[in-house]
Amino acid sequence: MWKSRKIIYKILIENNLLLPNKQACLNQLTKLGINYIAHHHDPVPTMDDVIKIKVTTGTAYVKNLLYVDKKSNYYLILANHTTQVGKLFWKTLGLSSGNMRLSKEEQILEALKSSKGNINPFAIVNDSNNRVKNIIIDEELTKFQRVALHPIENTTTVEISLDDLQNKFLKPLNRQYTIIKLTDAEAEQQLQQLKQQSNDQQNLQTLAITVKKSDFSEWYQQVIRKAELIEYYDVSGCYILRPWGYFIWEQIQRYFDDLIRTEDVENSYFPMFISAKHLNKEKEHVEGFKAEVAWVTKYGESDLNEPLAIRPTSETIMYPAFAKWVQSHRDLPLKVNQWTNIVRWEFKFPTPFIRTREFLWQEGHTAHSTKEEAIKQVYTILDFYEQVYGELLAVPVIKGIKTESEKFAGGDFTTTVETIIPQNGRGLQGATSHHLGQNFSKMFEINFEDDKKQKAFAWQTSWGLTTRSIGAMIMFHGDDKGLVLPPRIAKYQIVIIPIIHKDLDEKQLNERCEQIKQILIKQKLRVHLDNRDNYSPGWKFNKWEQKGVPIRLEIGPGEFKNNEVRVVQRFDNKKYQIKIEEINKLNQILDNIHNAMFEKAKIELNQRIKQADNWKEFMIQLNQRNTILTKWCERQECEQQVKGKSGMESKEKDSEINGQVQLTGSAKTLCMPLKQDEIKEGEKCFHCGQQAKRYVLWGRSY
Ligand code: 87F
Repeated sequence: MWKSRKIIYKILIENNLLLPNKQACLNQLTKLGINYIAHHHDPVPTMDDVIKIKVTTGTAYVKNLLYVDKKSNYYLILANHTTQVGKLFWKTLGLSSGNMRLSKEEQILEALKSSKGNINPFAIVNDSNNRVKNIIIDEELTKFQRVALHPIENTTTVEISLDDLQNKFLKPLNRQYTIIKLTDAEAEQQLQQLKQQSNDQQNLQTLAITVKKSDFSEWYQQVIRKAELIEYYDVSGCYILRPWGYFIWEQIQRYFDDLIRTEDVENSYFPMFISAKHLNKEKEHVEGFKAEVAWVTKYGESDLNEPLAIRPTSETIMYPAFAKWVQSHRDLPLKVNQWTNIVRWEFKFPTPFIRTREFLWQEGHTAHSTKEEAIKQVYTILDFYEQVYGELLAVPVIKGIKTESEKFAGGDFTTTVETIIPQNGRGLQGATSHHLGQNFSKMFEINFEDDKKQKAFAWQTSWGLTTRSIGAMIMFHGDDKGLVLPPRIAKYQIVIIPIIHKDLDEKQLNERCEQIKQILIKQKLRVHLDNRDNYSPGWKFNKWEQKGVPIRLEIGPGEFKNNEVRVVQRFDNKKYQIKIEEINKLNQILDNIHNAMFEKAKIELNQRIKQADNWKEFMIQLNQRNTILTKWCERQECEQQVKGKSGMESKEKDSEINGQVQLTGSAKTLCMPLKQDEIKEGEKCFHCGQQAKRYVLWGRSY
């Protein structure tokens, strides 16, 4: 415990230890074991006088200043006599310079029982009322062996070490003192440093992802926010897509637009509202989705005459127009695409990107004069979707056909790209491409005169890809440190981080970084130079790792000298140097990273696909978070039974096996993969034992 100052002063007074004059002061120094060199002289009231006193080399002349604020708190400053005492240091101390004034004669007397030309730190013992709140010592003084001070009176100068002043004099008095830089230039620097430290500390706390990827749903929630992809919003199931996330969508748009342009698909835009009359025109396909349709019923305070649905998909918006545009076979094929938002008011638990009430997508709709042409279109688009996933997002997919119960009810058949999230083995539908047959064209009267002057209904396709694809990418590639972006969708493919060092001129370093940035920009790479000086390199490493930037280039003193950069790869943490002359290798390196990420993802996906020949094997695999490929009879009744039974049996299971939380819920068919072995006569359905027709992939799904 600190003794209270009052008690200390009592002791000092009782023992006659107050220092009314220089002799008492010198005696006291001896008593305290403080060695000193004394010089006796005429009074030296000003600094000009003081510096005329010959002191030993290595001793600093001290300028003593007593400041007072509006509340009569005093601050004693001991500055090296050459120091330009500024104002900013007050801020470093958490005080306001605006409140500070140099003390007047009577104030000096009141606080220290001293006079103007006599201010000195020893007089602090006279401050029995504890008016001096802090003794501020110029950091410059720590560079000297000794400091020159007056022992109460300015007719003597003593040289003592700053250490002794602190440890043998001020400390035993329980006096607060602070050693800081007093010039404005240095205080500025110190302030910056302090700011950075507190910034860093604050940010580091909020920066790190607090769970491992194995705690999957918590991990996902943290990654999307900390990587700045998503911000939450106060409408359930709706999220803000931040620039770092929206950029990914823009890349998908660009890539897919280029692909469909090769098929002569044209972009356009159709309204987002649907009248009730229009929506109900095609009752059959809407029936199953009715509950998810959101309606606008009011404007201002008034009710709309007729409520308007917000598009959950645009068949009923587009096809009446198609009917007008298609008259003869020369009007075909008609190929339209639009990039829009969609609203589906789902009640299942929302997950950003994966299941949201509003999402972004493209929907393509085509009309053809022949069935074959339409079917070809369906599969061409399916290949494009596979390419978006593989070539852009580095996510492997399984192309397949949906079963009758899982297909889009309005069409003849549905093709799909499915993926499997390795962490939990859940299936995720990536995109669908439908062959609509003539169902819609008959309903909406999209017909034409064929070359034999016969009336014929158009053959149609429709296909959609959504922002869900971004969710799959995050889940596949993210790791314990955060997001890992495949290079082709990263807003910044490379960040350059200069490592400032005392042996390196900051300006030159920055110039070097800027040069490298320009070289990379010329190579069409997306580069960012992070030369913010209020964050440390370590902080920046963490931040950009969390945001998933594929490559970090570090340039420090070693790299600068050797004309090199240090490359750090995000996805495998590989680190190596490359020469600046070889910097054009980075393009190839980014491609290699993409390929390596894709290969790793393929292995992970394949590990989640197991085969089963009977029910027991099927359930074992399902409960180990796998999808299961089985021989199947293709009967809807059998499919419904598997769905029901798997749901029942998994509900009875323990919720935890080997410390892993088990998924519950039924398995459904994900798809019948396009690539599969032929089934021979006599081979049986894994479930019902009837003749098998095809392999089908089962799994719990998103
Ligand atoms: C929800 C509410 C109303 C899906 C809905 O896949 C209608 C629907 O028709 C609906 N949810 N669907 C199926 C969408 C089919 C199809 N549309 C064009 C696509 C791709 C793009």
